[in-house]
Amino acid sequence: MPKTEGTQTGETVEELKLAAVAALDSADSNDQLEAWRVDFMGRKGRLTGLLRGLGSLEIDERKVVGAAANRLRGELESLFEERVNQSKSSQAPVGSIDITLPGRKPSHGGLHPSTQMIREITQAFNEMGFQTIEGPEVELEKYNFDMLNIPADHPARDQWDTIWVDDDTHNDVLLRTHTSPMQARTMETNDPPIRVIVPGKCYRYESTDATHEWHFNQVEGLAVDEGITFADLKGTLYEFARRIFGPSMKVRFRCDFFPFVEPGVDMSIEWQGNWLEIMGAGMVHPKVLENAGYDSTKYTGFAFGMGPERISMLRNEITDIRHFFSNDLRFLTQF
Ligand code: FA5
Repeated sequence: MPKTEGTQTGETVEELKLAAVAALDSADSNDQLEAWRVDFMGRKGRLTGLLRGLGSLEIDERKVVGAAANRLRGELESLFEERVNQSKSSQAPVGSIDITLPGRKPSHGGLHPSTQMIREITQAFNEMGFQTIEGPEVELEKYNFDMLNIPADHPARDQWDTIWVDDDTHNDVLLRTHTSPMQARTMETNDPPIRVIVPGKCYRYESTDATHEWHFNQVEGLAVDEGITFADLKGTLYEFARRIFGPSMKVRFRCDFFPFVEPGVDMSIEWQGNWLEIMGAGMVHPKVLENAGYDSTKYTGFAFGMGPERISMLRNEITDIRHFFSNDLRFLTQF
């Protein structure tokens, strides 16, 4: 830049440039940047003063100084803009989070509808004095069938055919068909009184339809003590239905057969004008008590097993049980 002098402010273009660049360098806040802009570039600023003073110069000198002053104005404007942008970007992103973006609701997971129903059912029984326990899904034939009074040649085995575990050393390991094996396991290792509730997965080798899955949950219940009667079974299950479906719910018991109870029943509730079965139940068969080493002349008990998905279907008007396990978020996020 040519050496130019003789302006109204007494400042040469070079002097003004040095002063402006140094002041801009040391401006480290938005307020200081603005003060710099007013001081150097404002209407009454030093550069404007310099330009106004051009009129007092000789024509030749005016041309040279004027051109240099206009170049300086361009330079200072771009330097200023650069500093303003630097200042903005140093305040905006912190790490990978851009704090200048508008807030968004964080997405969070939820409990599976089966889990929600299981928790509601177990809580109802917990409040009636039942303790929640769990058992193995890969089970021995002994507990799934034999101890429950279902010998190898019993037709009930066909009804509960399942997936057997292929193993060189064992031919008696299977995916349990129901949660009832936990009746035998609990009695084998505990003395009465017993009051347990057992949620868990079951597996059956069967074709699926709107109300049948090949894997599903059950919730088993077992109470054993001296003097337990069928009235205790009915009273407990009435109370359960009242808690889950409301006080005006109508309940029906009908005779049913399960080899491990005597007498056996199924329990239905009235739902939109129809009776719908939600569980099997009955008084624990004396043989099952004896298989576990209990004196069946002293102790009696009741047991029941229900399907939480079926209950959730009723409560939530779900028309197909297969939705529960198809992992479709459009279904799952409705709960
Ligand atoms: C049993 O599994 C007996 N263990 C229940 C029992 C326990 C009876 C204790 C007496 C004493 P059942 O096969 O009916 O019975 O099944 C019980 C419940 O599991 C049914 O009422 C239903 O709610 C559910 N369930 C059965 N099969 C399926 C299936 N394929 N898909 C979905 N839920 C099922």
